[in-house]
Amino acid sequence: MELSDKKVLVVGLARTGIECARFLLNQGAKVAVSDLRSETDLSQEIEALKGLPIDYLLGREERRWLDDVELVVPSPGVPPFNPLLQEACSRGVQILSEVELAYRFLRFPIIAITGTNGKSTATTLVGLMLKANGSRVFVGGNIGAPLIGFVAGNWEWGAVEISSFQLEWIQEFRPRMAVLLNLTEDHLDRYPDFAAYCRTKEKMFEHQTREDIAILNRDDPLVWAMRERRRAKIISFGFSEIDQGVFARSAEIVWRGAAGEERFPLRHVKIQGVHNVENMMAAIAVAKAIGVPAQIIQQTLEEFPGLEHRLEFVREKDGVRYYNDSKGTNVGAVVKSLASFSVPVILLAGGVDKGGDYGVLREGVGKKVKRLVLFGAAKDLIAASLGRETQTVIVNDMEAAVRDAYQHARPGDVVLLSPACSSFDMFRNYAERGRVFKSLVQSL
Ligand code: UMA
Repeated sequence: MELSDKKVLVVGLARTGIECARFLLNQGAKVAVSDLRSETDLSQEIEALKGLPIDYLLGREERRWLDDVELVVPSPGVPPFNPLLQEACSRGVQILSEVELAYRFLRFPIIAITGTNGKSTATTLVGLMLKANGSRVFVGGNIGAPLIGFVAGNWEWGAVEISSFQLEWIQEFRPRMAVLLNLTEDHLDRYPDFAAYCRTKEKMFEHQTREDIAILNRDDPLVWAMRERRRAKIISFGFSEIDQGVFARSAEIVWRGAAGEERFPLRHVKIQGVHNVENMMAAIAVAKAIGVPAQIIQQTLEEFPGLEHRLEFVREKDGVRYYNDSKGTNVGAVVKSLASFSVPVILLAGGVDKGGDYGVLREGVGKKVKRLVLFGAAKDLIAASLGRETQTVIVNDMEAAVRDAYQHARPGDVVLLSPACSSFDMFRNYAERGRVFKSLVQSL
């Protein structure tokens, strides 16, 4: 792809916008960057690009900014119904997502991992396994480090977390291996319906050929149905025994190939829960397809402490265990997090509604949650859906939520922040929300 002297508009100036602007300038493009936020709000981002010849278009969005533009690169957080993107479409201006742009310049294969939940854990595990095996591998993508920032590196593999947003404007993106972990409702504030969200996720496999590998979850009916439509070689994982593929049985994961099987006992593995068994199965499927020896896989599984903000153990106080699951930003994630506990849970939830059906949580909340503490913009919506299942209270903020949980918890209980919502009404992002929760818990 030739970018020299091409006029490119990057829409959105955060992590993706910064990396894209740098990359495009290195390729000789003429770069403009737009953002709805003001110059004052963006002072840090502008500082990060200081001295570079960039035209900043800030504080609003105007269609005339597309005059002479030959390529538009939207950040993942910019929805397809954004007026600039709509205008670019109607003018026939090329729009490429950041991962597509990166793909055009990649000189090494990537393992793309998506799914509604678990993608960060699975991607991290894959990266650790390959690294432990001596490969030059990076971990990037939706996990927080845009793929485009790695393109110039001397890598053997990229372990890349991919979101549905990043797949919206792809054209040729073709990962050597593509993993789909699961599909449950998420981002329904962006897509017209769940089917549209699932179709976007499936795009990840669209350009794969017989030489590529698609790794699918056999236990998720929507994911498993995709095997009929794929050209790539399918490897599957799931909880039922299978002739070839990956499966789990009492306290071990088994990889079975044509020539035999390898077993991965879970006794000394630190990460807990059924969903993490799925994540580990997916990572094992990738590692075995690449030829990582069993002993290295086992050691990586046992050493992995889990990710911050993902069912992260914070502390025990007066016999009560506190967990930070701030990355549980959709109902499906909270279902899985609740399933990880067998003791009474005080659940802290709320934030910005993403259009998912909280009713999916009724069974888990009815069985496990002794008190539901709600805050944020979606509090009334959640209370209307789940309030009858358990004792429910509404509070003003995270501080009040933690205080309430502390007052009502008894020894043996778990206090779990797993919000089922995004964080943008009260925090910069889920990471800030998680850190605030942890510091409140530490100060109890
Ligand atoms: N903006 C506009 N116009 C709009 C909308 C937004 O100008 O119409 C501007 C905003 O003012 C802001 C910028 O665009 O300045 C935001 O862009 P962004 O949200 O894409 O921010 P990045 O920092 O580039 O983060 C993105 C991903 N964000 C989203 O998908 C929302 C990050 O995933 C990802 O880590 C990062 O790229 C690197 O790849 C976050 C996420 O929430 C973690 N992902 C979703 C998820 O995991 O569920 C998909």
